[in-house]
Amino acid sequence: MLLGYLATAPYPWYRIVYYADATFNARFSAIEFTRSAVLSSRTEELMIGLEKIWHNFRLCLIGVAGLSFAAGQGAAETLFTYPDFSSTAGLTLVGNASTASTSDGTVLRVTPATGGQSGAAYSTTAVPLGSGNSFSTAFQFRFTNPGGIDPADGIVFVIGTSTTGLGTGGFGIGYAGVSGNSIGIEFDTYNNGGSDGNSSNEVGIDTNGGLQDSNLAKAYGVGTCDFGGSPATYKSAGCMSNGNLWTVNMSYNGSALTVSLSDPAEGTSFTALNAVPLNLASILGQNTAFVGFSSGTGAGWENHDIVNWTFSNSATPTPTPEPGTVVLVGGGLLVVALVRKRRTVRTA
Ligand SMILES: [Ca+2]
Ligand SMILES: [Ca+2]
Repeated sequence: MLLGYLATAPYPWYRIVYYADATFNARFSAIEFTRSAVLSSRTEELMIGLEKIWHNFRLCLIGVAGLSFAAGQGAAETLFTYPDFSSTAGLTLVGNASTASTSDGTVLRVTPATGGQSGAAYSTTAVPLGSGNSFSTAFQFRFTNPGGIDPADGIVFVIGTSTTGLGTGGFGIGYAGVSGNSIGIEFDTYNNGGSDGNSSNEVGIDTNGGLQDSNLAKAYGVGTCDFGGSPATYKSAGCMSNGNLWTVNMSYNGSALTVSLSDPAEGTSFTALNAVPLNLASILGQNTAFVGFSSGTGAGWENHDIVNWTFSNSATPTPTPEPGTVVLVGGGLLVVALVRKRRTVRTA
């Protein structure tokens, strides 16, 4: 934003313009030259000299702003985004995982809707996590075409040290028995009894290939999502197997994990894990990890499709360039352009 004009007198052929962004963080000044007065040739020479000095100074400012922006990006960045999975470059698919063409586009089908499957997909290289192993991620899933005894068994979002960790299918959700150190955030759609909180619709934290189901939460408080009932309960709002396009947002700041889900049929998001204390650096023992999904089916099944996915190594997703920075660079370019234009007009 333009804050105003400062010093002009006693030299009316220039003015210092003072800019700032909306939060007054990126203030800077610019010199604008005015040529309304009839100028002497000596003043004209002086102005040209000043314009050159200012032009070079502005280029330096723009350079500094660019470097500052780049440095900020280095501290926290989106490491990858898959708007769909028409390309799986950068991913390693394991077991029964594949891609599939659906009404959502090409999706990552971690396991297909048939019995006894186990699949996973991980980043091919270990990704650098942020400070304290912080990260954030967002993805959308859609579980379709359930069959067998009930919709089953769900997916697990995995952050681990194993390149291609694949566990057992069925109730193992492709995560049980994964080697190495890891955490798994499970989205479990089949009730295997007490360890699942007697729920077929629960979110929980698993560690190092074990199904601890810690901090278990029933999505939207809905505990039963199966073939029972008329209509079948799995079709209800809040059931992860209901075939809707669900959105998951996950954020870890180095000490606490927050996971929220959103079913469009519910209209609001549901916070399943709210700042749950977690020491990911201690669990992993390293600051890099292979990240991805596992899934399984057993006597029940469904398509477990990941529709899109983005991953960042900061607790909050990568910000878009700050408006102030854009104003700073844009304003500098504008000043340079104006100076050049005026010079062009004068020499034409
Ligand atoms: Ca289960
Ligand atoms: Ca479970």
